Amino acid sequence: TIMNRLLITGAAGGLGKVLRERLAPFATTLRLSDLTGLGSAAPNEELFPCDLGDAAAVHEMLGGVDAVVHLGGISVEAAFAPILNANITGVFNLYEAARKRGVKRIVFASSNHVIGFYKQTEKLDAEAPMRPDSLYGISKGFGEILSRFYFDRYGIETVCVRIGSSFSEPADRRMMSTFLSYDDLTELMRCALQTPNVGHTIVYGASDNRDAWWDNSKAAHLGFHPKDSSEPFRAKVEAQPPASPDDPMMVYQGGRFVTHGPFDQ
Ligand code: NAI
Ligand code: 15L
Repeated sequence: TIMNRLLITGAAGGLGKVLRERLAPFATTLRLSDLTGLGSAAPNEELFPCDLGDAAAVHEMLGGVDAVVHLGGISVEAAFAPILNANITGVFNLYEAARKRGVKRIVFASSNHVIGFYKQTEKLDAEAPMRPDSLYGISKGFGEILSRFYFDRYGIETVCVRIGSSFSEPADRRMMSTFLSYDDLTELMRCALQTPNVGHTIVYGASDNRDAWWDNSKAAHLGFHPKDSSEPFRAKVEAQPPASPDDPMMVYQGGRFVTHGPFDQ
């Protein structure tokens, strides 16, 4: 199935650049948004630079859109003010615009940092209570709960993808468990966009990693079956100097996010 117009926010970011190419087959037109840095538009593309904190701009951006892949926002721990603008006001602006514009499907890039304070020895499914590890994780939790409300009240469907670590390869031992390859990311986005009747779904975004922490049985209706795993990178990662067993990187699912942040003094 090909939809008419798919909006990708955060399209100039790391995953945005990947999905700008890889989601092109799923829509006649891609509308691409970010603060800046979108380059020039290909024939199938429309560029819509804007700040997610700008409600009027976001309302304009959602006009004529069939579905949204929402990657835009602060993607690591930061001070509260930018997180408030991009990830909290921004996600509210997006859902209000979707409601007013009649957009019925959003894929929300949530994060493993909504559950980052669980230990790496714990196995979680989609119903585990949130234990965010940062203001960033809290803001993603806000997006998940806001999207739950917009489904219950207005029928706007959302797939919240709690992305693990989606990079070209896992960078450290923790990412051996959290790695999501770009191919598996693309397939997960395809499932989230094309599966009928997703309602409000929470799914973990990870490849088929040997030492996995997350159970996606409650999102089985998406039909997401990862094909990759972190195994091909094991030797390279394990050649790194070992971390101490009490290093947060080795203890918590969220790794260093449990200790970093704007909480000094
Ligand atoms: P990124 O930081 O490279 O991209 C995010 C984009 O959002 C940036 O291009 C940035 O300019 C844009 N942005 C920031 N504030 C904005 C604002 N106020 N208005 C409009 N745009 C704004 O992050 P990445 O890695 O591409 O991640 C994409 C999404 O996936 C993010 O929401 C991130 O939180 C989430 N995610 C990514 C993971 C990963 O492993 N790459 C893991 C978990 C979640
Ligand atoms: C995230 O949520 C971040 O956006 C990304 O930069 C990584 O830090 C990732 O989580 C991770 O946990 O590895």
